[in-house]
Amino acid sequence: MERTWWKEAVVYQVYWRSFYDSDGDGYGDLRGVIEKLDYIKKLGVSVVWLNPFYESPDRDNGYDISDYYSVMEKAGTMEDFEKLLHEAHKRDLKVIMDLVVNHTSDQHDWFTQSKSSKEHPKRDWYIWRDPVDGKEPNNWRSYFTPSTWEFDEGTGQYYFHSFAVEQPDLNWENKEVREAIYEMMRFWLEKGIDGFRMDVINLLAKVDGFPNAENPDYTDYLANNPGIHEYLKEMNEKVLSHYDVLTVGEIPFVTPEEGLKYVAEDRGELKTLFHFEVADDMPTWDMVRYKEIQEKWHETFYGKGWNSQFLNNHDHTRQVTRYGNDNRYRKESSKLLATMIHTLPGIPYVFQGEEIGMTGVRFDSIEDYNDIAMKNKFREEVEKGRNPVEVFETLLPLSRDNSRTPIQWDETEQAGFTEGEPWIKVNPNYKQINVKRDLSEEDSIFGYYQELIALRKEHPVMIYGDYKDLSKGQQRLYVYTREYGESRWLIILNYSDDHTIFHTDVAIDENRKRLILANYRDVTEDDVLKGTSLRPHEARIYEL
Ligand code: TEU
Repeated sequence: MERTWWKEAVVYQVYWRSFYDSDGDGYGDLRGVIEKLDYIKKLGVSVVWLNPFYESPDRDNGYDISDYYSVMEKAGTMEDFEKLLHEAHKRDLKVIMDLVVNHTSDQHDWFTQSKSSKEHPKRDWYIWRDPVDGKEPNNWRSYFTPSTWEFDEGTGQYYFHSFAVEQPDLNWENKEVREAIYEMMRFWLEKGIDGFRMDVINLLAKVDGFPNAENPDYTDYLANNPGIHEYLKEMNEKVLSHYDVLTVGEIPFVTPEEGLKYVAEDRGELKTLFHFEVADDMPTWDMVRYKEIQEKWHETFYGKGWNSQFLNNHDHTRQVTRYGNDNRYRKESSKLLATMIHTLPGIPYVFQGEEIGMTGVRFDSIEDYNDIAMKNKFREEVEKGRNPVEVFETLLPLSRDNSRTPIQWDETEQAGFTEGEPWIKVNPNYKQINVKRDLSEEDSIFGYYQELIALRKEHPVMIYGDYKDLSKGQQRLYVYTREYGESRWLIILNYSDDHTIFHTDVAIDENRKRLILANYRDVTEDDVLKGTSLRPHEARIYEL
């Protein structure tokens, strides 16, 4: 297996609008990111992923792009971006951008032209179909609305959208569309960026003829359709292969076998992917299932393609709230989850705020929320006649705004995020949980992340090591080894609010084992491992 910089990367995700506001308009911005680059660097990560900052009416927080060549005013200017890139590179941090090319905004010039008449040369840049029996062309559901089709009175046809009505899908079958996207990608790559996180990149190809779905609520028909691999090969050949970049595809609805097709080293498509067997399919923690997922992906990928590890991002509720214990054991649990993500095979991603154990949020009313997915769903359900309070309650745990509240820098007003009114409310727990406070504590979560990330630079076993689960079927204990050359690591996690006795069939030479890291500070080399009682959310790494 070839060793490369991007396999060894740790990626820090910056949701810039909630990161740091440098000008008091209530939105985080690129200058704010520049001001905090030393903070990011201090953590030890090597790559920064910036969520979209292109020109956008911002219906879906930048994922509805109206101009791929300019920077949204809220984020700053092109000069700000160039400076950010320069400052990041100066600190030896790489920068990857979000690439959103499955759809544009309905305010993009391309769409305005496409919509203007059936004869317009850009008509075919989007997906237009005649009504069928006076209705939508098929029964598909979009991610954010009851139908993928929106009627245009002006031309009497429907256009296709996988997400919101304001996000029409591009027609990738059209060669001019593909060339326009490739040109845009080169524009950013020539500025010196180090890669892309590719938004729902496996949705580009659509099913021929748009047949009705048997179960329209399970929207897998939107993804992995014939033609997708040809597009990605072409994109790689014409653009990506000319640069030394990290490309991570957002790839929902794939098994390991399907996933490998996108990233296998001999296929010339992408470098790595986010699959969603956890984030989309595991609403609450299921340890046994999680282990099965890890094993299956490792067996399919090892030596052939590169995986990614994450438990949260700007779409998915903060990990310590969704999957851990954000109450009594918030610190221990944050560190345990970090230990796991950073010692499993694949690139680890840190979502901003995770490194200080930020939690999900619970606002009082739907008015306090901004997430278009949540708001649309709320409206849809209430229009069906359901009780609004009940609908609101069911949407809370997975609302995307759980992870979109501003970074809590300190205990001052608005958590030190902005001098103005933040675009979304600050989590009321900012006085207890904030960067300043965490950094001042001896057992800081940030400090633990630093140690974990630093280890990766010295120990290739964390990156290239084979993986073996020693605890299949167990709900509380997760015990596994990583092995690379002479080096053999044992990772022990007590995923539980209770004490658990550690046991394993594996031979451990108690005198030779070496403690690498533990999230309870009183653990020493000499502690006998077998039969030890692990405390709630205890995590340990040993070299055997
Ligand atoms: O997300 C795709 C998406 O719909 C996710 O919310 C979903 O939960 C999952 O992760 C994939 O099945 C991307 C962006 O991350 C999101 O913010 C955008 O709203 C969306 O695409 C549309 O561009």
